[in-house]
Amino acid sequence: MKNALVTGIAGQDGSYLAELLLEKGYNVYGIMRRKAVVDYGNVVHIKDKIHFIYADMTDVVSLINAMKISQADEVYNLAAQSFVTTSWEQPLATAQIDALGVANMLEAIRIVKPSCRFYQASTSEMFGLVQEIPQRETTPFYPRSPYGVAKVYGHWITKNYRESYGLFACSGILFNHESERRGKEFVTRKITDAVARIKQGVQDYIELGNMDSKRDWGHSKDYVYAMWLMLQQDKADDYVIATNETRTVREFLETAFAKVGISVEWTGFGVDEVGMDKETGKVIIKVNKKFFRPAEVDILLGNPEKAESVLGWKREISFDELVERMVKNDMELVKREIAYNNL
Ligand code: NAP
Ligand code: G4F
Repeated sequence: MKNALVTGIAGQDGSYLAELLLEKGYNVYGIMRRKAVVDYGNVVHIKDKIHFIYADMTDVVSLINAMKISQADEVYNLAAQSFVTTSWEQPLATAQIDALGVANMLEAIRIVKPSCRFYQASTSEMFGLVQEIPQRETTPFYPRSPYGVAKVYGHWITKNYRESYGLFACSGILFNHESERRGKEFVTRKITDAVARIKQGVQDYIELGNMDSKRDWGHSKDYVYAMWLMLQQDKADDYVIATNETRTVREFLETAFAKVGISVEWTGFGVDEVGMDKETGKVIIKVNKKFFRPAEVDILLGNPEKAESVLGWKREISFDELVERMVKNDMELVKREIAYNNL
């Protein structure tokens, strides 16, 4: 039975990965930060099957302890301050966690159990102001946020420990992946939650920032499988994981509203643009400047050819199914919330 240690286990990806590792018969250890109120986040349904270790990416001692306790054969480093907007508000905390935190984890592995395999959660945000379309493993990085900059360090320190110490260390350059468990601050979940509320009459409209930026969106469940595959290979390497399809935030919005039978009609320009319910004429989408970013990543489109040919990875969940699942889930959650409030 192999031991796996997952940092960020209660986050979106951590929860799907924990389910996958349990299915595969691993002993699963998960790192969580101490909180005033205990919160198992997205792993509450499987909490009794996970060995939790309280640690923090910024505290190398706690990570050394986590390695000693878990004797991990595989470490999946998913912990991060993962919201791009927050990285402008907390650039140093983001760097401590997302950049130096990776070095801390690698050091803990090197000191305690160098035979342990390591996965680093790199990101398409590193491509930022894209130098090539579509982006692949060889595309130069040009990050556009403190988050992206910190992740570039995490990516290179992973490569460096592979080359310096011979660690089996891989980076997955994952493009945006969403799910029913996505945090509500991210645009996709913000939209599907609002669609459910607007449809059920408990919210009038949604306010968004740049609706013309393009993202390559997949489902988290497919993407964590790629992480696992990377650590099962004979040779450590880095891989792009993406769908090779890109869509605007506007297209995501239209698709999500269509799932509940609302078609959107657009009128106006720039910050005065609004989206209306075609049938009722009600304004359901507005633009708010506060959701624009100091620097934007306009287009992300990933080429996953290497992962497909070397790892045999293929995404299973289409864009339409992703939106369908998220809207359906939020319709149900909002329905329950309304019923509870009416008790
Ligand atoms: P997420 O839902 O935000 O989960 C991040 C997890 O990291 C949370 O459980 C969080 O715990 C934990 N964490 C934050 N700071 C920590 C610290 N100092 N010490 C220990 N744990 C800490 O993110 P996700 O969407 O699952 O993404 C997983 C990883 O993939 C992240 O590294 C992200 O940057 C990267 N990534 C994500 C995407 C995507 O589209 N989802 C794409 C590319 C790369 P708390 O609850 O305590 O904050
Ligand atoms: O959903 P987002 O906040 O995701 P973003 O910035 O692409 O970052 C996510 O994907 C990265 C991979 O590329 C991960 F590394 C990262 O951890 C995270 O998971 O924003 C997507 C797009 C942006 O262009 C943003 O400007 O949506 C645009 N947007 C427009 N209105 C909005 C909003 N984003 C948010 N969060 N909220 C809005 O109201």
